[in-house]
Amino acid sequence: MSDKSGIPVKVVPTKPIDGQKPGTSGLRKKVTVFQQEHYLENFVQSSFDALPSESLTGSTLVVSGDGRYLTKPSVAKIVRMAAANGVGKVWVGRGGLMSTPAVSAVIRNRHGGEAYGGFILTASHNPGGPHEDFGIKYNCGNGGPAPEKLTNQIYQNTTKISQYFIADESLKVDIEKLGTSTFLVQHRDSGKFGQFTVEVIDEVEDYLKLLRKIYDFNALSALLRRPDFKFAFDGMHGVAGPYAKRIFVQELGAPESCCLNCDPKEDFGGGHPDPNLTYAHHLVDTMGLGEHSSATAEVPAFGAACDGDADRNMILGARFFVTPSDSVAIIAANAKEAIPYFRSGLKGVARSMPTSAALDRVAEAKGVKCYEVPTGWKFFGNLMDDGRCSLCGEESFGTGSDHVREKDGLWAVLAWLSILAYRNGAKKEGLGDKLAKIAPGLHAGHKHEGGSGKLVIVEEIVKEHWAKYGRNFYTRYDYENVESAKADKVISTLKSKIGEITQVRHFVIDKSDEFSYTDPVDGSISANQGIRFLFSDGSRVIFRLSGTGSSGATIRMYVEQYVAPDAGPEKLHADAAKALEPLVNVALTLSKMKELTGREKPTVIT
Ligand code: VG1
Ligand code: CO
Repeated sequence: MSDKSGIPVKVVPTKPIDGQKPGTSGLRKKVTVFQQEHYLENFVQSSFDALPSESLTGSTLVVSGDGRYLTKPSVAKIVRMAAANGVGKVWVGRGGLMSTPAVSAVIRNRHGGEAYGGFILTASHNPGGPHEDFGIKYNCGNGGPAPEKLTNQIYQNTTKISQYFIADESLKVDIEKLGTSTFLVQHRDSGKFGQFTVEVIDEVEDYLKLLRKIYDFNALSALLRRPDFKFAFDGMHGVAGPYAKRIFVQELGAPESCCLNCDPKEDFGGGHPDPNLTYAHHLVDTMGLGEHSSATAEVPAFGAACDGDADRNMILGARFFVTPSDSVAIIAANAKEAIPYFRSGLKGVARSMPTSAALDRVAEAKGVKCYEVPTGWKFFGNLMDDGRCSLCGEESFGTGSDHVREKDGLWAVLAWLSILAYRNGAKKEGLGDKLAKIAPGLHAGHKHEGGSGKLVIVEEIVKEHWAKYGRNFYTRYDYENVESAKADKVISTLKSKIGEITQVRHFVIDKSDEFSYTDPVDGSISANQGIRFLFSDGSRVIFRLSGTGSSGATIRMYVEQYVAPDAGPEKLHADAAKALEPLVNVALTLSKMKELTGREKPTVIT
């Protein structure tokens, strides 16, 4: 016990603060907003108050974040508030760091799933630093983001809060060092003193243990050690860095030089920690996809990046971009053969509504159900808990499975490495490793269809997929920081066209609506989840407002067009921007985007 006399609890009077409604994934605001007096405390107390006190008392919680500015002082405050609210134990990742999927894994698995839930401190892919974004969200015992029922309750509580409870400042823990600290803390209601423990845990350990059960690390290691297989990973100065170094370098034997930007920084080095072709420029240049990249320089065979909290991923081949919608479809197509975790097949798959229907085609071929849910990972949780779905994805660079209840960036990278390992010969568990030992430097095994020892690369895998299933050309336009009134006008203009228009140029509209979702497990309904125009040839354009921005409004415009396999290679391999141009113009016309927002171009195209 660090203080035998016990740590007193303070009851601090407070008032509701406007605007604490969690969005797509928690509460995200500018750091300066979070720095307002009582701002964080109000939200945390409102979360505790939304949980049944009998479950909270004596429970274990996880508190960690992606390392952005304000993470450490926030961890310290939440720990003191947890103590005051009767929580028995808090697990904190070393340095306050833990990736979002790792928090999910710790909640679900550490000590047999001892944790009751956790707070994740992140604004994910949004920039960090004193003038950028901070965020917080609560995850439940299944390791997934709180469902809407709970986030609505938390929000209701923030509108009525009058006090919060916090242990005295003498409750201090050095979160840079692994270890356990135990305190005697006064209980807010009984006034009695009880034991409270903070354990600083290795941020990678539990997560790594889980990954080892999912993947064949021997086969992955053999691939990464092949001299003709170069790999580049961009941690974007987020929390992915320590995981990448531990998993790719220490566990799998990749050279340390494969890790780019793998030191977490409070401001992510000044960039957007968002793994897409615009913001992951270091990786994009490395992979030969940059504006000024040489067309002939040698580039790695495989590249990947994660976002600030390491739940998103981008997958690249040499001079080749894999759309996230294709990525999840290709993982689904290869899962059974390439990934031990899926050896008995997929239970079902799911995608968010705006994500392309590439996954649906694979599901159909495999005879499994494909669910279409609103944007945001929380909607996948119920399906997974109910055993209906084992793999899911979002067009926004999110991919994952039912091993946790968050999307998982590093998991997705290992899924692709597994497909590459399988396609390059590691067909049986451990075979890759054995061959690498017997004949180092030689091609580990046989090429897919008995070809030569030439490395099968990402581009070939994707093109083969298109040849079999067809290609869903896809693009997303983001208009960031639009004045809210203008964004609302775009949405109301689109709404007024629902059911009213039957054709734009040569595109015939089959159906237009506002997407509404009824959860098949608990029957809950989520309405107003995006406006859709569905065309007779299977093309779609979709519009919705972002729920993760911290200021102004972001309009997202999603455009998808399907080309069947029999269209032939020329059409299937066409440049996506060119192929989609007519449909993009239809979307711009329908929304009067330029006219109403005054924006000639979107902020980001992915
Ligand atoms: C965006 C994406 C969505 C994703 C969410 C959280 O939401 O579109 O697909 O689930 O971010 O991602 P929105 O509402 O801004 O479109 V992240 O990496 O926070 O965890
Ligand atoms: Co994220």
